[in-house]
Amino acid sequence: MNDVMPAGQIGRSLPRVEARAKVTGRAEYIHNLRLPGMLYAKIARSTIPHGRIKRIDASAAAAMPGVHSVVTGEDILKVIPEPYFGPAFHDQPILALGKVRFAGEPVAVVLAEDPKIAETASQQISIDYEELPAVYDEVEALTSTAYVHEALKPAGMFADLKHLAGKRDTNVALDYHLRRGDVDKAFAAADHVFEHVFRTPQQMHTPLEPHCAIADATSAGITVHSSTQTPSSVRVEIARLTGLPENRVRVRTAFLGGGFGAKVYVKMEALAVALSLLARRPVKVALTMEEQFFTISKHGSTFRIKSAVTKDGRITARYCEVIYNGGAYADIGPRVAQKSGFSAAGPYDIEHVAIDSFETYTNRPTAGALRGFGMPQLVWAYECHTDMIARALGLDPVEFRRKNLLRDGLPQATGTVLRDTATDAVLDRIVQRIGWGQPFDRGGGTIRRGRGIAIGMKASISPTTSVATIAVSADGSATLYCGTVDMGQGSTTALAQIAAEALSLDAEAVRVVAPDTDTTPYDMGTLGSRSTFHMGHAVRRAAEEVRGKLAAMAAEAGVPAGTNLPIAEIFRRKYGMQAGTIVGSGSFVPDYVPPNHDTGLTPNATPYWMSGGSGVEVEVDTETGQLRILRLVNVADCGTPINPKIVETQLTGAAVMQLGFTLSEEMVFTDGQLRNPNFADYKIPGIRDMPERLDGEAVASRQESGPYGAKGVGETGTFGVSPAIANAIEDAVGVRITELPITPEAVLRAIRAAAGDPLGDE
Ligand code: MCN
Repeated sequence: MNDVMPAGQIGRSLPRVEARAKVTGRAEYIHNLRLPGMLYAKIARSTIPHGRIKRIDASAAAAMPGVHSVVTGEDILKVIPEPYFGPAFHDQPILALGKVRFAGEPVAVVLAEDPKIAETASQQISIDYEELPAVYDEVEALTSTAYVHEALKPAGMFADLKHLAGKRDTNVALDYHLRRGDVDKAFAAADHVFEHVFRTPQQMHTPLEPHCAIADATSAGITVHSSTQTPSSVRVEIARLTGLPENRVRVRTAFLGGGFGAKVYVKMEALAVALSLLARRPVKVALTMEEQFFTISKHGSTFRIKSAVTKDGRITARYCEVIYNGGAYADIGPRVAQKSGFSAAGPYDIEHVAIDSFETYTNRPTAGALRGFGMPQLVWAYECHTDMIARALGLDPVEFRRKNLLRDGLPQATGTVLRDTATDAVLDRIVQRIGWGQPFDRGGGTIRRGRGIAIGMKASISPTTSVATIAVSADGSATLYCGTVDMGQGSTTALAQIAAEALSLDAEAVRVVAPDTDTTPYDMGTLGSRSTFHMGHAVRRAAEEVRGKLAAMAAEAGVPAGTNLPIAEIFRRKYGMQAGTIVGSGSFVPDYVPPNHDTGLTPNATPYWMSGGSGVEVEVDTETGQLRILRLVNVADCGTPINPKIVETQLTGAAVMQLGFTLSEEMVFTDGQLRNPNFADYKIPGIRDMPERLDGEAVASRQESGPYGAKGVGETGTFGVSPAIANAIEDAVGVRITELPITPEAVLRAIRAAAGDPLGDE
């Protein structure tokens, strides 16, 4: 439309549009927001993992100067009669009601003018409990008679969970089963059968900005300012809880200091709303870093994997039993068990597959979505297993993978055929970059070096909806309204690029409005690496509608077809001055066929698959078990990179995050009590833990079904890191670690055990 066409906006490493605001400290975060008359909330938490609440004595706290009030679960009932929330199950009370289900669960709240007074007073609340038997381990939860919930309460949002309603005497929140071919027969006929068990611990998201929600309930409606990844979904849930229509609930957010899945669906918002309804004042619920440990976490898991393999190294059958530790409330865990469950057999072409995937309730803090949505736990297991088989059969691990790889055009275990999935290119590129098969310095004496690789593949999310609106002003500048939350991943920049490309503008001429349900249309949420693909489509469609309307306006103003006028000139011709607005909107809902309930099979499980993998070189000190990561290369297929620089940093950023989950991070419990809810004892990677060389790279690929050929990349960088490191350790020192984290102690124990000289426990 413009006479001077700007250079292509796709594939441009535009610096992030918010970079200046962030480095100058001007970027808005909800944590910094204060409203007039606002009260601060501080939560008193359960000290026991499972029990009945007998008595709450808040008199001392309530009597403290500066305390506005003390609120318990019973008080919440006055303003929200059914105070249970959750995206998959309505099982989580806003404050504990009658029972507590994990140590750290919110039981009461002090409201005060000053956050320090609220905190001091919250420590004066005394709560008496009658303890109940508890269950902590996911495997035990399958058979334990210590039930975390009396009955299952599916939310109704997901049609395929409805049949679970009211199911009693179980800790299984969801079981998903896949049956393809005849696994038993294939195992009976196998040349070799391999079976291994892998475990991962419960871990934490650790966004540097903890959860924060400020609610302001007035007679006109409710406004919630929240550091959420899912403003639209929070609005739907707050409307349901309060009985208000959606248009009386406004949820807005700003930049997020990281999210990583911790801030999806309702977290602190329902509590803030209930407190504001009770106090009739704005209320801020801002968690500390430590409180995040009791809010949401990553599933611990146990994965038993068994494969039938022919003499020449073809995998003919695989059985996967995956048990996720969901903690006390379901959150989105049932979706993790199902969506990741169907990918549990890995990126391999296997004729006979059986998968049993379970989401269990336990008396631990709740687990939900964390970057990869269950996939890192699965890839950890299946890629260690893959290497172990290759070694046992004397095959090169890369050749073994190539022989069995699920290539484009073949059906995945669900029956869904792969389209534009470049897993083979990912593997080839890792091999190249790490120099697989070439000689390298293997060290000597007590310092040994080894190399390892691993690859994984994840389905994108479906069913799901994204809507975007673009308004073009009379000067030709454009404003994009969409609910995608930029939590650090760079979506604001990439979506501006997509809008600009479709409008033939420079990305700099597009402003992206922060998500606010009063102005930005519905989007399911910023999760599952869905924004570039799903929201990208909606944005492109909105821009195309704008272009159509501009063309019509030009025609109306008598401009001959084919004339290339600047947008501002079209407005002037139509209105005679700089006036008017054109609005276009677009939406996107991918095709989807739900899996068959009995077989788990479907011809269309996902709109696309994303692959990612890692190559590493490690150095092991056999005297201390200390590890150094000399090299880590993360490779993924993301279709067309919209912003290549951001893609690269997504891959290196994810590598560092997964490095922590691999080497040090673990929530350590004794009898349901978390022993390390602080960053002195729960170790996330610091600058000295960085690999000496760290690279991220996207392979050349194109997702034909994506906007400008693009698909997601936010999670793929987490897939290969843990198993590649374990595989490299085996390559270096010949021992196999099957449980995360791989601490120096774990490595040393394995080395000493293998040498027949186990470490004592003194
Ligand atoms: N991108 C691109 N071209 C592509 C694909 C992606 O330029 N073909 C860029 C875009 O800037 C895009 C980003 O990479 O915003 C990630 O894209 P995508 O995979 O579409 O994921 P989302 O934008 O939906 O972001 C969510 C994803 C998830 S699910 C988690 S968890 C996660 C992640 O991204 N959390 C993050 N990356 C994170 N990065 C930071 N810094 N902080 C988090 O909390």
